[in-house]
Amino acid sequence: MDGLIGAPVRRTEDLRLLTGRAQFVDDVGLPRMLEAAVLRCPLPHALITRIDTRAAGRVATVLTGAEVKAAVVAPQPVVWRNAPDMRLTESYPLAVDRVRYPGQGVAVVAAESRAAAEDALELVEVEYEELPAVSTLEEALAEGAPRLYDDWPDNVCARTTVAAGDVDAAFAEADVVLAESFRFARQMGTPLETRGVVASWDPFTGKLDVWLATQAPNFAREMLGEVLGLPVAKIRVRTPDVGGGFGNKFDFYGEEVLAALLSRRTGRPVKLIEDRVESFVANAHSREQKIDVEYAAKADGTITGVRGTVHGVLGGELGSIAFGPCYITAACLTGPYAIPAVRMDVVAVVTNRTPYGSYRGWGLPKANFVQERMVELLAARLGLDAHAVRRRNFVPPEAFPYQSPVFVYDSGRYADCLDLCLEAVRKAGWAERVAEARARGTAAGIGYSFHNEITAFGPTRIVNLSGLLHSGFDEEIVKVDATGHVIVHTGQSAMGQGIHTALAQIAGHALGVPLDHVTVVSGDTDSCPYTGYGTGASRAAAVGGAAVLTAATRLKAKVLRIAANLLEASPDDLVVEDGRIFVAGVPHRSVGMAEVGDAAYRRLEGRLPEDELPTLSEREVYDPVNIATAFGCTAVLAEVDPETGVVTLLDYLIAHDCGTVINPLIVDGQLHGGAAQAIGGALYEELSYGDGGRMLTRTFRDYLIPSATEIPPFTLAHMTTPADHIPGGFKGMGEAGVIGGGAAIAHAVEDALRDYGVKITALPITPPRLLAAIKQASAR
Ligand code: MCN
Repeated sequence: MDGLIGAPVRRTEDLRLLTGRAQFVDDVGLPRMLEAAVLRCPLPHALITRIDTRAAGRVATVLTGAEVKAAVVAPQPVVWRNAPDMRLTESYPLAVDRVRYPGQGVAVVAAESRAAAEDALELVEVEYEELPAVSTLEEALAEGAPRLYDDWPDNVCARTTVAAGDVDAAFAEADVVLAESFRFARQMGTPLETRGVVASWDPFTGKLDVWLATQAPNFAREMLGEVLGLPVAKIRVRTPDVGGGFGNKFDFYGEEVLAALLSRRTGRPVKLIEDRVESFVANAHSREQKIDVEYAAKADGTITGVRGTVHGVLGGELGSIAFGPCYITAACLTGPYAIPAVRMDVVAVVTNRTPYGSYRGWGLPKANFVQERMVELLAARLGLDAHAVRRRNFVPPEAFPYQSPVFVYDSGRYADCLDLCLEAVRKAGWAERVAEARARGTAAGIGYSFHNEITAFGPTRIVNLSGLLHSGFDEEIVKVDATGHVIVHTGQSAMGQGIHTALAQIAGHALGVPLDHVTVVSGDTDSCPYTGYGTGASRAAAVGGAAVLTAATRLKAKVLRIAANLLEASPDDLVVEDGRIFVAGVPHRSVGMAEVGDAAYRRLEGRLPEDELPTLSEREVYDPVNIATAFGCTAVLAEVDPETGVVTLLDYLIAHDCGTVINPLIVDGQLHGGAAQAIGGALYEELSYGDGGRMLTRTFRDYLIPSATEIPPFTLAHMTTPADHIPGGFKGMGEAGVIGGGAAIAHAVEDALRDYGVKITALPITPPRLLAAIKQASAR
């Protein structure tokens, strides 16, 4: 496509963000506003035996868990329920009588300032009776383990199975069966802007105004309505600029409810901004899983069956999305490979840790790590080249649409993408660099991984089938105003990923106007349309973009009809270029969008065709018929110091396909950002719990996100396989960079240490873990 779709334009959002003009939730200042702070229990598991707020109540407004429970009409909603007999936890924004994870809130206060609120917290007297903590998967599953919920028979909150084909036959007939176990540490997204909310309750109208750093304003509004017992029409959620979401801000939390209750209690606006230490304990944690798998294969490398168990290590209560990511790990474990027989059990347990939730990539990075590690291990066992095993098992182009165990993949050219990556690595001379390094006595190696990604989530039917009690459609509105300017009202949220620019490009492309003639408005449930899901699962560009494209295309037809009337021509003879409409081949007979706008809104007489209604506005509700599968191949060049266990990444390459690219600059940036998070997840980041279940990770000194010095140069290569079922052919890619990094880095480390025969089965590959693996390999 020519025009704005595909153009590498700079992001329209950035000037404001880079010059400090952004307005985040913490910048919202309202008259008479109070600030709130939460008292958090440091113990992992305890009964609250006494809580006395009288002293604090003399200087501030205080709510305890019991008071919050009495003030709401429903517990915190769990919207992702993908197991038949799932046990739900009855959770409230504050612990009522029992604390089930370190950092859980037990009281909240509102005072004239945050400092005053923190001072008031010190006056709240709480006594606890500590209970034995269940901090690990093994502790949770142990015979006779203490139970987090007295009315449950054990600590298992859900069991479910993803199954397809005849697994038993596949294993009975296999030439080789390979078994392995993988561990993933707890990790989380760490947006620079921590979570925050301002709530303002109007006692006269009964309306609740909320400013919230969220990826899903409609979702948050409905959850607030459910918990507070308010009709959603009485709630307005606005999202100012969001300083990174990364999934944390997709989920719905108790703090939103606390701010609203405090505002209702005091009759004043209340702001609640979490600090960084709180962010580590109170934001959704993710990734922690143990995955046991067995692969059945033929001697030629054909994988015939997969079976095993995904153990999800959840926290002390269910977050809004419960164990959704663990289910997605199981559902997507076969990745780009045509494996006919699958039986993956999912067992989700509760532990005395922070609740589990969303983090960019959801279950896919773990599914990819397991799948790619098994491909490499299988190749090694069979004496085959790993890429040959990949090629043998790839879903071939002619097999699409392809039914995987849960999702139908729409399209893909996996072997071509692998070739693209290998060619780019060859051109970059990595083999020579490894040979040189090894000649110098340095352990260097190259690793690969191949991934596919379910994006454009997704038909409401599939969203519902996979357990989410929400929908997968988007509503978008495109208008031309009386001055000819284009306005897109979207339900999607901007959180740094450039969605405003992308939607403006699509609308501008369809209507034939330059980018600076388009404004995108988002982040206000009163004025923006409904999106059934919110912004996550790499869906905004594909689902929202398709809706904008369709609405703008329809709007263009009306623009042309009005222009034809003004020009006394036929609409079929008109073309639009750079905001001017003219008879093809006669550019001097033209009208501008401003004249068309004027004719549609203001001076209608004799200008607006008689059979047309005034205004220029089109609304499109789009529920895609399927997800769209993007895909990519990651390659990593690394050096390892076997004495210290330190891994240094020298170079990083991703070959990628996300269908029609809207903005190549943004796509590259998204891949870079995602890859940086993959690197953090593969080498550094770990939320640690010490003896007795206390949480040890409280600052960025403990939680090591990679900085610029740890990030290697990136090279990207692109190809395009459009999603034919989506208008525009867009596929999503906002999570792509984070998926393939773990396995590729592990393979590079193994390759560098090939003389030692090291096997990587856990992430992150921290120096102590790697040294232990080297020691273990040397002992064999
Ligand atoms: N894009 C494109 N062409 C395509 C697809 C995407 O040009 N075919 C560009 C668009 O500019 C779009 C961006 O890539 O705005 C991401 O598009 P998409 O894949 O639709 O992802 P979403 O907008 O749905 O964003 C969500 C995704 C997720 S789930 C997380 S988490 C995430 C992310 O993207 N969090 C981010 N990227 C992030 N980037 C930043 N800077 N900050 C975050 O918090």
